[in-house]
Parts: sequence; C-alpha cells; structure tokens
Amino acid sequence: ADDRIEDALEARHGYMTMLAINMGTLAGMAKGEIEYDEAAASTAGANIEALGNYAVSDLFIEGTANGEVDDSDALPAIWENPDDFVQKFADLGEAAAGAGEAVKGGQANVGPVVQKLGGTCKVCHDDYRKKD
Ligand code: ASC
Repeated sequence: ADDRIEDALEARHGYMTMLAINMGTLAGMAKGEIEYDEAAASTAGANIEALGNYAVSDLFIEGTANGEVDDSDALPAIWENPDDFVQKFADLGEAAAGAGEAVKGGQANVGPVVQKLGGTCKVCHDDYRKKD
C-alpha cells in the first residue's frame, strides 16, 4: 500500500475527529447537556480556530476519494471543484476566527458560535461528504 495515501486518510480522519470533539463540547454546552465552563468552552473554541486555520491540502491528496480507497467519505466532487472546496474551508476559518473569545461570558454566548460554525460544516458536507 501507498504510505502517502494511508497517512493522508489517517490524518484527515483525525483532523475531522478533532473538529467533531471540540464542536461536540460547544454544542453540548449550547444545548445545556454539558455544564457551561468558560475555560473549557474557550479551549474548544480556540482549538476550532486552530483547526480552521490548518492548511488541509495534504489531507485531500489525489487518490483518496470515496471509491478509490476503502474508508473514504470524501466525494470525487472535491477534486472536480477545487476552488469551491478551498473556499468552503476558508469559510470555516473565517467563521472560527475569534471563537475562543466569543464563547466566553456565559452559556448564552455559545449557541450563536455553534450555529455559525456548524453552518460551515454542513454546507461543505452537503456537497463533498458521502451521505450515510
Ligand atoms: C458537528 C459535526 C458535524 C457538524 C455538522 C453541522 O458537530 O460533527 O459534522 O457539526 O453536524 O451541521
């Protein structure tokens, strides 16, 4: 097997899992399922900011689409629409800017941040991630 392909898949899945863990913390606090904790919220927001600034091109190398490897949900449309795909990641970065600060000050401040971030997750997944 090709290590570059395996490494890109492993790193990509880890990257998405890190986003999901930190989004889960914020979404849980927004819903009241996790007790609001300012420091924990801010850490999660800052982690999402960092991940939103991560240059993901090495995670989406050619040959890692769904259908080309066993364990990929990345649709070939990614590689057919590279400018749009890059823009949608840039939108995540923009939505994440300041998230570590924006979730401070109280539980009521978390929901709007989750909405804004989650919207960028969703629009990209709608076009570029395989549906279950
Ligand atoms: C998450 C997560 C996603 C997005 C998406 C937002 O927490 O794991 O994929 O938010 O559900 O619509």
